[in-house]
Amino acid sequence: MPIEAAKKIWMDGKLVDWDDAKIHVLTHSLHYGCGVFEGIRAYETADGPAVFRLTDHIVRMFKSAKIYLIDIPFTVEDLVEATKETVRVNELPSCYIRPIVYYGYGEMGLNTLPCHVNVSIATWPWGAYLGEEGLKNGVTMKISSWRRHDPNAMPPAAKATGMYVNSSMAKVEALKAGYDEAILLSPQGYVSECTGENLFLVRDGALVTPPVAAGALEGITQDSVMTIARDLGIDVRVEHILRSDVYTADEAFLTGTAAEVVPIRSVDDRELGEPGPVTRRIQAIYKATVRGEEDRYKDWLEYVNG
Ligand code: PPE
Repeated sequence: MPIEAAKKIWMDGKLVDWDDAKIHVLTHSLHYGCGVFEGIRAYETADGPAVFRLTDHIVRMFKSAKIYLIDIPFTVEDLVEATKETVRVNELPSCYIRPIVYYGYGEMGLNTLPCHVNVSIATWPWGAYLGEEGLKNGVTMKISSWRRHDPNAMPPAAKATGMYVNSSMAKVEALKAGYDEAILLSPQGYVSECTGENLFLVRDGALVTPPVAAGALEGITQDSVMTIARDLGIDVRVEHILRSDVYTADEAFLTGTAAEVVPIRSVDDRELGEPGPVTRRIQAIYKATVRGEEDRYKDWLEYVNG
């Protein structure tokens, strides 16, 4: 789906017109894939647009940058404010937000130390990432033939731009084979995560999700869902999952900022069936939470106005 243009994009401290937010073809990160980014959502609430767990996302971007020795020329507070300002000026009641830190124009070659670091924040309306139908009735998954990165080759803990070559390979493979989305295994063969989402199974009433050590990003939606589930009295376990565990799960769903909470209908043609009661319950609470309708989780909302 083509991007729906908004009005302004924040670039290195200035708001520029959408059509003028351009960079040089010799931008370092375009060639070598060394940059870090975030995916955040702002939702319409009774008190105006609110960004869901904004500070947590920006803090994660700084951690990603630290892993890559990228020195961001702004503070967490600067980028939190810049994000709010960008959402405000674009006047979108709800939107997706993409902050990105990248090496700009001026250097070539693999030594990143002399490179200039640029930061940009864009917002645009982005609907159901895996489709309305997927959100409602569930998606079909394929275990990818591509493995997730070895943490000593490319650390999955960092949300780095170049990492996503692996995700795109898995995504395209799954789509071409007629599935909606892929599940990737770690180099050791444990279930890791999906191309842009974390994975949860429901087994005997408990939630199970793979550990970071299986090559998964520490998802903020994953963390929100774990908190919601624990508050519901559901047992939550972070442990290694085998491919066969996914086939025999009582329920399964994936989580991500873009995707939100999406039920899984089948994996490698093994039917899990209609979205189950635990998935439905968590999906409904998450939906209400991001819109500021759950008092218990109001602290997760960072309002754009005031
Ligand atoms: N794993 C991966 C690999 C991933 O990219 C994401 C987010 C997650 C897990 C879930 O993390 P969190 O959003 O903190 O719950 N993927 C982002 C990028 C999607 C894109 O297509 O671009 C997102 O959901 O914004």
